[in-house]
Amino acid sequence: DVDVPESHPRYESLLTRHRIEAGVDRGITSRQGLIAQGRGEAYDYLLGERTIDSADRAARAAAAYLLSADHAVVSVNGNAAALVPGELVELSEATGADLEVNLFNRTEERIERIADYLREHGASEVKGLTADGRIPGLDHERAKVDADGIGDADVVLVPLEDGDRAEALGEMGTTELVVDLNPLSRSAQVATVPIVDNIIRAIPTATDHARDLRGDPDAQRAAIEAFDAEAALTDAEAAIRGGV
Ligand code: PTJ
Repeated sequence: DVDVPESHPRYESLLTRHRIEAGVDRGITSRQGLIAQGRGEAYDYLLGERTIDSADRAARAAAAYLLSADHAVVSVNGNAAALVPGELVELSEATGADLEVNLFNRTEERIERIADYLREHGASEVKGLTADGRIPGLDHERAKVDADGIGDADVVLVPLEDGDRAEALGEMGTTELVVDLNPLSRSAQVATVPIVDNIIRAIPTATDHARDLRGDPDAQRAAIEAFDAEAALTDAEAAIRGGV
C-alpha cells in the first residue's frame, strides 16, 4: 500500500510510519497517535528493531493467559488498528478472546471506523460501541467500556495503553497484558505481562505461541510460571541502554 523500496535499510520502520499516516487519513488513528508512534520508534531503534528473548517469553505468557482466561478481551485503539488489524483478528481467533475498540481520545465516529476496519480484516464481532460499563477511578469519557466486554473480562490485552487507564484496570483486579516499547512507562510497570516489543512483531509472535499452546493447560501454566515481569523489564532496559 506504500511506495517504499524493500531494499531500503529501514523498510519496516518506514512501512510502519506510512500505516500510521494512512490511519490518520482514514479517521482511525488520532493525531496524538503520530506522536506516540514517534516515541515508540525511538525505543525500537535502541532495541535494535528485534524481539529480545524476554519479549518472546512475555508474548508466550500473554498467549497462555489469553487461552486460560474465563473471558479474555483484546483492546484495540487507533494505533493498533492502523498497524496490525488483520493480526489482531488472528490473535482473537487463535485465543478465543473478544475484540473491543477502546480509545483514549474517544469519539463515536472513530470507534465505528475502527470497528468497520476490523470487520474488513475478517472480524466477525467487534465490541466497544455499547459503552454501558465503567472503569472505576477514571473520568467519564476515559472510563467507558462495554459491560459484557472489558467490564466483564478477567484478562485484557491492552497494546499501547495510557498509564492512568492501565493502572485503573489493574485496580479492578483484571490481569493486564501490555504491549509497550518503553519499559519505563507506567503501563509496562503495572502490567502482569509487559511485552516490550513493537506491536508489529508482538501480535504475530503471541499468535504463534497461542497456536502452539492451545489445548495444553500444562504448557500454558508452564509459560506463565516461566515469565518474570520484573526481570523482563530489567532485561529490556539493559538491552536499550547497552545493546545486550
Ligand atoms: O487511539 P487512542 O485514542 O486510544 O490513542 C492511542 C494513543 C497511543 C495515542 C494513546 O493511548 C496515547 O497517547 O498513548 P501514549 O501515552 O503515547 O503511550 C503509548 C506508548 O506506546 C508509548 O510508551 C510508546 O513508546 C509506545 N508505542 C508507540 N508505538 C508503539 C509502541 N509500543 C509498541 N509498538 C509500537 N508500534
